[in-house]
Amino acid sequence: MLYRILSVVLLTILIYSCSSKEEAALNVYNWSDYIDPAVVKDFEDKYQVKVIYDTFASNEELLAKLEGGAQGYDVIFPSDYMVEIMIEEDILANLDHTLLPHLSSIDSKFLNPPFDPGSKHSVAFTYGTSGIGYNTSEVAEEIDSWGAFWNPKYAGRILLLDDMREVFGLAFKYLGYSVNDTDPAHLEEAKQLLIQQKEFLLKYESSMNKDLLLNREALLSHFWAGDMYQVIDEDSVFAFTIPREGAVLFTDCMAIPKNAPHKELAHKFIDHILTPEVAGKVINEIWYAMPIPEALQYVDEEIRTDGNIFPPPEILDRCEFLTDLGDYNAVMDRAWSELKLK
Ligand code: N2P
Repeated sequence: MLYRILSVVLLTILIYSCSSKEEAALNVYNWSDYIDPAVVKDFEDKYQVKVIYDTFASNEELLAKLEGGAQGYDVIFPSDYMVEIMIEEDILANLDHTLLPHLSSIDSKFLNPPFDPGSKHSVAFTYGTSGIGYNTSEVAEEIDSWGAFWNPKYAGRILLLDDMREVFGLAFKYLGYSVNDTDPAHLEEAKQLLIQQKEFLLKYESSMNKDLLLNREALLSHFWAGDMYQVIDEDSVFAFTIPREGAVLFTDCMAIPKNAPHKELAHKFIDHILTPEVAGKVINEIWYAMPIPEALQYVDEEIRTDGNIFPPPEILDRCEFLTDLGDYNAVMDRAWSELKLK
């Protein structure tokens, strides 16, 4: 009898410990190549949890996933304008600032942003711009304009991001308009220009750009600065430029979906990333700027002093943040589908 009771007790403990281990998992949904794996490992060790990591390639993909009812993501990484959309759609949880002691490490310019007043639903992770990455051995001229994407010399070897706002954004900038332009005549003009560009396009792509550059299939790529610096780090024949017409400027954020199963742990993960020493490691790995001044002491000098990664005011002045276009999103969606079908 005693033996029986003992085995039931042991079994209960075993089942309990297994299920609680199952609970101790955190689901993170981020852009690819956007974290230092060692930092995730440190978090797992510190809190004795497993981090399950999944990646997406655009804000629209992230939104579609959550709108489609995806359950289970604990920490997500939307950009500024997407935070605005997600707040509007009631997808994001309220953050508990008392669980984020390192919020105070964030540069005050990045607290209380227009897309999320009071940082109620999101905190800044990184910032930066898009631009053009290119192979300097085959592209002999200095690239400083989006016009390079219309140069027949590079036909068939140009990648543009598979990203509606970024692609219309670059066309608008090239035409001298705002990246947030909502004049249908300007959208049509941009679309026609981009249709002409398709003759020279290898493809719209946001995931394989690094490989396609490194294996020489692509010569130029519309790309985000940090990702391009990861390519340059591997092969110094490449260069990156923020075109003179200006580019999209972004703040990518960390947020917790309303239906996240592990909200407290999600806060701990966000706070871990905001810790200056951890943030320094992340910056060194991903080559993107984070708005955490105290992290800079841990950042390699070549990264810290690079004006394409930490853009100075004269570059920031010609760049623009994307904002939510509201109902006009549907109009742009249609133009984007038409462009892709051409
Ligand atoms: C990271 C992609 C950065 C996205 N791989 C820019 N918003």
